[in-house]
Amino acid sequence: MECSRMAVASRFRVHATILLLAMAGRCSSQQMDHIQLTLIANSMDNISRVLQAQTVASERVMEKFTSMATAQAVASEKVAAGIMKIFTLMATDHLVCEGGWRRLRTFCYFISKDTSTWQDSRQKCIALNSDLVKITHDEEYDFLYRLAKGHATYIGLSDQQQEGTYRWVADGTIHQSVESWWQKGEPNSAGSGEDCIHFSSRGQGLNDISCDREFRYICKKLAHLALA
Ligand code: MFB
Ligand code: CA
Repeated sequence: MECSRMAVASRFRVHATILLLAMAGRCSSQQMDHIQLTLIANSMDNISRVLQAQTVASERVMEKFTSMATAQAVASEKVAAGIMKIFTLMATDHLVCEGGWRRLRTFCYFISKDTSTWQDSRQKCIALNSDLVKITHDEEYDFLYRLAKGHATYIGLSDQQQEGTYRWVADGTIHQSVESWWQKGEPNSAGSGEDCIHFSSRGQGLNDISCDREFRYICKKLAHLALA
């Protein structure tokens, strides 16, 4: 508003000057041109000031809109996460495993009583529509550690493909070492080379061993919703 008031006032002053000079008959056509140009320049100056003010105002509106859109997106994400959590909690109550398998959250685990080499253990898991277990977090490790205790038990981890790079056989991902999971000083690839990982029988955590040793094994697969 301030800008337009100033524009009107300055236009008025210039018009008044023209009138006075014309009345005094002292105005040459050159002077008149100069005055007209000054008037045009003045108006253009005022127009650009108004445009600048409008630009600033529209930028402020855009900023406000962007921050509102961001807040809306964050709120929607939170709502979606909350719904998923509720769904998972509800569904978890109705998740089951077949006989002889143990459930932790959304997965079922089979801890064998029979023993076989690492490769044969994996084939047996695949025959049960599962794979040798991939351990993804401490709670899962602790759960399996307790179930395996007292027996050397294979898990689905080895560096057979590339010495020193431990991959989960279920999905080929690399194991980012969790020191607390391993027996002290392991993996050490002792003797003529040890590439397959098992829970040690002495309950001291994970150890690498020769893959043709015959141990128990743990298979893992998704739990399913109870039908009834
Ligand atoms: C070692 C271990 C190796 C064998 C050997 C009997 O640990 O690293 O894999 O289990 O014991 C001391
Ligand atoms: Ca070892």
